Amino acid sequence: MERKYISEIKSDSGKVIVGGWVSELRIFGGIKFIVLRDRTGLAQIVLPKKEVSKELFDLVDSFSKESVILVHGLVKKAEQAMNGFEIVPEKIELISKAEAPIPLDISGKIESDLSSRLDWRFLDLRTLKNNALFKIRSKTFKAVIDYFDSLDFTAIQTPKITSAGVESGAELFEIKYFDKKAFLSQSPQIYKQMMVAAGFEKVYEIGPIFRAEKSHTTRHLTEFTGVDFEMGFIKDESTVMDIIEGMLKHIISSIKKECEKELKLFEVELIVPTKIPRIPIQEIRKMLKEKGKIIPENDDLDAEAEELLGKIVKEKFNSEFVFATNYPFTKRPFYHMKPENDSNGTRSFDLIWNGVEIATGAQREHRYEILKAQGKEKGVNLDEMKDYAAIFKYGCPPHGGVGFGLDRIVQRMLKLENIKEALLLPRDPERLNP
Ligand code: AMO
Repeated sequence: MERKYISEIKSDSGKVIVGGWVSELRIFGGIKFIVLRDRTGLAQIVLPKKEVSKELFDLVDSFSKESVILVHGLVKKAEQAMNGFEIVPEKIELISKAEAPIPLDISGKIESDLSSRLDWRFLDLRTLKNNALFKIRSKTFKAVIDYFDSLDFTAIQTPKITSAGVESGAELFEIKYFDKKAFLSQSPQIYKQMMVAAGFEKVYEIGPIFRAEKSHTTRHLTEFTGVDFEMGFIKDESTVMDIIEGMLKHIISSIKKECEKELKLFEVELIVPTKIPRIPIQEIRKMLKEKGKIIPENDDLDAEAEELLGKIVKEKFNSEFVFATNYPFTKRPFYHMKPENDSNGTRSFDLIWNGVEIATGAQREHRYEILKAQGKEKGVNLDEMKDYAAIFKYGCPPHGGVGFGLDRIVQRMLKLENIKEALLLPRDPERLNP
């Protein structure tokens, strides 16, 4: 007989084998209960003294919480039990005994702080809620792939050991590379543009991103999963925003369809976006000012402003998302294209979901001389970035793209307080373990 998952069992399943972890153990004089947990749910194992062998009845006393057991038993209808059935065992195999006490309470009875949970993450991940969270993350990952695949984008994997980046140098982690200096990749920016110039035209990458930022916020990590895409022959940045809109619609509708049961554990209602408002940042500053939040001309939106903006667009446009467009050149990297008649602006945008930035994108400057001049304005010498500069010298179409944080997508989708809950083993300025 093969082991069955708890979710596959019905009250008339007859004889079954189930296996998993001992979630609860209740021992009374004449009856003993085990709540067994596997990746699909919980089931009650009941041992009435009169119905099981003495040997088996006594064996249960040696079990501890979180031990792994295999139960061979008979399913019985039981209205009062959690799934409408319980299992009376004929045999139980103790596969792996857990030491007691367990260093982290995962019963949900005692609330553990996030730091302890992360210290004992493999135990923390055993909860059904975390199981659901990572199923949703896994399905999100798949939805991204399905979406880009359906549009005939090519999946790329670019180097994570690099000689330099094009974003801010302050964010680079330096590593020793034999007798040279190297850096962990802070963005696939150079390479995704390179692959457009290589003739792939439409590329995407889901991969690790490293940022040496000493930020202690609920939305920053030093290592996260980036979802990047880049495409050639665009009309302007609006082509990129159109693709993003389609991606979000696809992700959210897939999760709603495929993770209905899992979503219930998070008490969130996912709304598939229709048309996401695209509002110039200058307009947004005015909207914020009307609500008493002043953002000076050349400043970025801070966390408070993003949150307030989230509320404003919800109220005004009934949208959880908003594209903040046309950022000033002073606030953007040198490679963002400037609009024809606005030398202070850029063809760029940020995407904000329920008050938090989840993506940054733009049309890139593909005309070498203009790019070089823009670099100069920002103190970037393109001649010193030979590999990047070369992309634009031998035939490069107009192009644009965006970078998302997958962890932020999951955080916003499930309304998680801290981004660290959205990935398995987070890294921050202090945390390097487990
Ligand atoms: P940017 O630096 O804005 O843009 O990063 C893109 C997106 O990545 C996520 N993100 C982070 N997530 C967690 N922790 C962090 N420390 C962190 N930093 C960034 C955010 C952010 O919106 N090359 C450009 C993208 C492009 O133009 O295509 C870039 O990297 O969700």
